[in-house]
Amino acid sequence: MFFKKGDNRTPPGQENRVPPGQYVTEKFPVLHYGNVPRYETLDDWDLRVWGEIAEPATFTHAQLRALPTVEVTMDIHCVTRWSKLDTCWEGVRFRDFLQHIPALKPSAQFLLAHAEQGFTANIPLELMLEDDALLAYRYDGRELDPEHGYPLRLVVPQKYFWKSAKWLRGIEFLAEDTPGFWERYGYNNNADPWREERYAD
Ligand SMILES: Nc1nc2c(c(=O)[nH]1)N[C@H]1C(S)=C(S)[C@@H](COP(=O)(O)O)O[C@H]1N2
Ligand SMILES: [Mo]
Repeated sequence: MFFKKGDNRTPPGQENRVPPGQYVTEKFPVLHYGNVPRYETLDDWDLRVWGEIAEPATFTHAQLRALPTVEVTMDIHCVTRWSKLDTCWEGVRFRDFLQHIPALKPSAQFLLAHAEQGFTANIPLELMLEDDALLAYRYDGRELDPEHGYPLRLVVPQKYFWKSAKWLRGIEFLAEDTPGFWERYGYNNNADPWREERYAD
């Protein structure tokens, strides 16, 4: 990494972790459309997978929590311009999760995350195979707060945070890309914070 003389941006190793047009916050803002789902019990909760896989499958909460977990620290970037560094998430690595569901068909190239209340987000499958793409259920050593997606959310830090669907209930594997909730409302389909892909052209 090279720094130009007279470049007084601070501090190296931090400043280049903040994508263009973003500022760092210590807070953890809450952002979503609609209401925060409240669960009295998780007895009726499930996570469904379907689409371009050998057959559909369903996980109960207990089954999901029995899967091997990882803890990953990463930076997250919201399109509303806040970035939060070194956020610590625990859950099932998405790539590992694929080992526990019916085989993906070769045609599976995208996924559409389905959350409570009809919220959706589309993500290329390739990106979900990275080390930092998680089905997360703990943040900073504690169960997710309801506001942040309890009992399960996606965390896909390489895209703007709107792709990280909270209150996740289903994953649909697709051959063709299809816009999710915010993507249909004018946000950029690709959503790469490093290229400032905030809005559709
Ligand atoms: N189910 C659901 N998930 C969602 C959203 C939403 O409206 N519904 N909003 C997204 C947006 S725009 C952002 S920036 C992040 C915010 O996550 P946070 O509230 O934990 O910071 O959640 C994402 N996940
Ligand atoms: Mo957002």
